[in-house]
Amino acid sequence: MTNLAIAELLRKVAAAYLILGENRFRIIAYERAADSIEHLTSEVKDYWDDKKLEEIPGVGGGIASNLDELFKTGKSAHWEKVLGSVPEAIFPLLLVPGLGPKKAYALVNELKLESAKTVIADLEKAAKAGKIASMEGFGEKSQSVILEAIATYKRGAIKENRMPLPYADEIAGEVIAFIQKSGAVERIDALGSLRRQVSTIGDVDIAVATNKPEVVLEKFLTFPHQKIIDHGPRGATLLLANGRQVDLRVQTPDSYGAMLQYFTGSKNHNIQLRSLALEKGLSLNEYGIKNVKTGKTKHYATEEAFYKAVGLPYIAPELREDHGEIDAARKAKLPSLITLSDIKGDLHTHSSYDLHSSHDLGKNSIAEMLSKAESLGYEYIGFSDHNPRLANQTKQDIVDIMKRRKEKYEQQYSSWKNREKKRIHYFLMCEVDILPDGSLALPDEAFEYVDAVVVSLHSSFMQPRPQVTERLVRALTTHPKVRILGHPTGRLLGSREGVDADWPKVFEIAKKHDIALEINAFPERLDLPDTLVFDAVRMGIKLCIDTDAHAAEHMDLMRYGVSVSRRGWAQKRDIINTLGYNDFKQWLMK
Ligand code: DGT
Ligand code: CA
Ligand code: CA
Ligand code: ZN
Repeated sequence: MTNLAIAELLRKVAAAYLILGENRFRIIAYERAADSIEHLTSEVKDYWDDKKLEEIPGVGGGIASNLDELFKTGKSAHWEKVLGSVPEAIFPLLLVPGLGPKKAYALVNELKLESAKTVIADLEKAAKAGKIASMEGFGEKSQSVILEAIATYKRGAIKENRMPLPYADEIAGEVIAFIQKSGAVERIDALGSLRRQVSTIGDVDIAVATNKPEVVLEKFLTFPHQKIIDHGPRGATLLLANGRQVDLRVQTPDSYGAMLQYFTGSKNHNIQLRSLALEKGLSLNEYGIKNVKTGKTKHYATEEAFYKAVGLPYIAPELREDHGEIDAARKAKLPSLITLSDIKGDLHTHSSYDLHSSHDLGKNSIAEMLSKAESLGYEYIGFSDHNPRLANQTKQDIVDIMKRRKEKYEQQYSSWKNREKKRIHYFLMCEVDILPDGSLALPDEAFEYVDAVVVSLHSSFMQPRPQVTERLVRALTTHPKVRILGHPTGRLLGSREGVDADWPKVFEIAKKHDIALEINAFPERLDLPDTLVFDAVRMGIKLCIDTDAHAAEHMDLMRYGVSVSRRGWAQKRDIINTLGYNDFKQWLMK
């Protein structure tokens, strides 16, 4: 059984557990194990052969013993029983974006969708016949949402299954470490979309500079894999156990610059560059640059030399998307991009402090988050816990909660500071839900107990454009302490498209009120998306790169947000959290 099939099985069990009302932690454990197995670069079966199943991250005793039975007998009696307790037709529905196990179950039950084979077509038929609108808990609106989601599913947008950046980073890291052991590597780099830091990655591309290409290739072909897709003297392609593909190319060190340039792409950037070169009588290829007249090819060891030969300064990989970068390079007008070390603070983090929140708490304490921010060299951190939930709490309850919270943070901060003798500053913020009508999920009276707020969309993502635009405008103009719009589009890569707002209009409001748009660095979000960052930068909007950390370790994800800002041509002046503490405070709390 392949890793992908095992991961899929675990996800099905988790879904069945959810429908059956099983303990939440058990469900989370199964989902974790599925994620982890999907990401493994070696076969689960190999772990089993070595009696090391429990060394797989997230695989505990219970799951391990079922896996053991699965490998021994071809099935796990327990899992079969769990899966058999729910209708089979729900599982295909889980691939339709937005349909979770509970909804799928309700639909299958009420509409009597029996066949797993035809269930998606059957559901579409039912929706078109208006049968979902009359179901309890669904209505006209969710009927049209479901129809749209089925259309998306059919277009295959979801099945395309591109990798999140950290996952591709992990694969590249393992392959690179492995190949390095060949002893024949002069230089090795991850190229393609990974080097350009695109938000999702199709396949991992790796290039090696070497004088012994056959030694490097031979080593590569012994990396644990499912299948060799392609294999020649200059490169090879492997399909790994996790279903992901790795392309390797080898080149001699004296031509490595040309290889880097070619294999980094993007394809469209390369096409533009080639036509510019042709105007100058030069023909580009992955080995070097040929003078068309003389037929002589020159070699370039570095990319800098390669670009120089075409008459251009070096262009950062994140800019190579045919977005005007070649023109800007010719006119010496390339942006001067920020780097991770320019970031002075993370303003969207969640601690484990319990304020009867509307959403998940963070995993780490206030002190742990402070220590992490300090260790990253930041000057400040913002605690943006989710607002207290509105249900079953009065306005006064919420005000009291926020008041107690402020006291708690003050105590925790001063005892941490005395203990650790550290200097980092903090801002007491709050991530406040933008309700469907654009009002904020925090009573006015409670704003007294925060320095500033991040406002975010966490519901009703399918509103029509005029409505969601109005909603955002209202949210940004409701209270002067609203300073950041969190993960503005609300997209989740691979599972949810963001809201369809009139962005130029939202940007105008943000500009007028000097509100920053967040670049959320969390790899499933990367929101604002790079293309909107590009537009926002051109309009002179301020941006704030945050991690939305729900655990101290998530604060390390900042670099992905920095990549998004670079892909959007942002410079230091565009990114508000490159400011030092005093200037930042002045902006935040004016
Ligand atoms: P991905 O893998 O879909 O995330 O995107 P890339 O950009 O990594 O694309 P990939 O892996 O197909 O190719 C890696 C780079 O190699 C690409 O960015 C440019 C270069 N390349 C590959 N095939 C071609 C081609 O047919 N023409 C040109 N000009 N460049 C190519
Ligand atoms: Ca690629
Ligand atoms: Ca490739
Ligand atoms: Zn958050």
